Amino acid sequence: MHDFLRQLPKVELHLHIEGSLEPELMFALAQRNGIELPYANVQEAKDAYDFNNLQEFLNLYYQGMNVLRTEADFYDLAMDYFHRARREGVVHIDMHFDPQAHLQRGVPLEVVMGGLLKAKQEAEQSMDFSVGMIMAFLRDRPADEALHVLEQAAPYWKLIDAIGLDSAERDHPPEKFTSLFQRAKEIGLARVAHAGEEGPSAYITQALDLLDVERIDHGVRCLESSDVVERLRRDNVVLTVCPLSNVCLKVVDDLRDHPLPELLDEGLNVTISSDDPAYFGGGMLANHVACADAFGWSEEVFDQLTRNAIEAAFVSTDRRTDLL
Ligand code: ES4
Ligand code: ZN
Repeated sequence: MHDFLRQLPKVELHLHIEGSLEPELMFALAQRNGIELPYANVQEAKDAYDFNNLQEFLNLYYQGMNVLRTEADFYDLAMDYFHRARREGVVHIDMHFDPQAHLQRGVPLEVVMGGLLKAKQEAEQSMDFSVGMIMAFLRDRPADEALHVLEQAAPYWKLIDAIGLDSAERDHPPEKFTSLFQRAKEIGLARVAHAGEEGPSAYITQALDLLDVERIDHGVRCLESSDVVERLRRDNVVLTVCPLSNVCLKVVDDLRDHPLPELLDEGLNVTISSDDPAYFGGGMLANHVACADAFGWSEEVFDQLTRNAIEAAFVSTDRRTDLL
């Protein structure tokens, strides 16, 4: 089964590129940019990745990305992950990135976009790999700031596929970003949002009704409401579920208690992703292997999950045909 999973051409729909920053690269970039890290060495950083909830993770995630300063840093970050993913059998990634987290630190949007787009272009040319771009907005920051950043990104609208909504979910309902998502739709961008990770199932309905999203990132808490489950099934909404992330952030106690099998039994459109592989114990292969071990799924289940991801990926029609 592990060999099957390694060679299975996998598609990842939910990946924060800043969450792919491995401690080794963090140290290399800190040295290159003359930045002092709060860790003495790589092992100390890894030992600090021990979270009780989403906010504890986010604190280290925002701290870690402080080493990203130049276009070359963003290029190296993305290329490092693309190569690692490709070696694990990943053939497509829809990549979230968090411009506000960089703008806030004085890193211009052009630096972020320049580095990430160069890595995307190079990977697509040289390694049978494609990359979708999801400009994500931080839900724990003001809605008017998000709108301003979206307008500032006008030169890049044609180069991105979608907008997303991430960061601390509790007390930051989708409702807060209705205007932002309306504007994105006007511009012609697709829309996705994190909902039902730590937040209640009502946030999933809000994201569908008010933000008009075509995918829900996480969504595991939908099972708390049979109405929400029914809605997701009726509209065939894709859920980008991140099993190891949910264990690391204590959304579930143990992978064997994870609601993934129940989501499948409910007939929902489930996919598997890694979320923040550098922080949550591994990438796409580790997530697939962990599910095989915890749930005893057959090859057919993994084939179905992969088809679900291919059908929902931000790719051209030609590329989708190649992947199927
Ligand atoms: C995230 Cl796991 C998770 N949830 C919400 N926002 C995020 N940003 C990066 N990882
Ligand atoms: Zn996420």
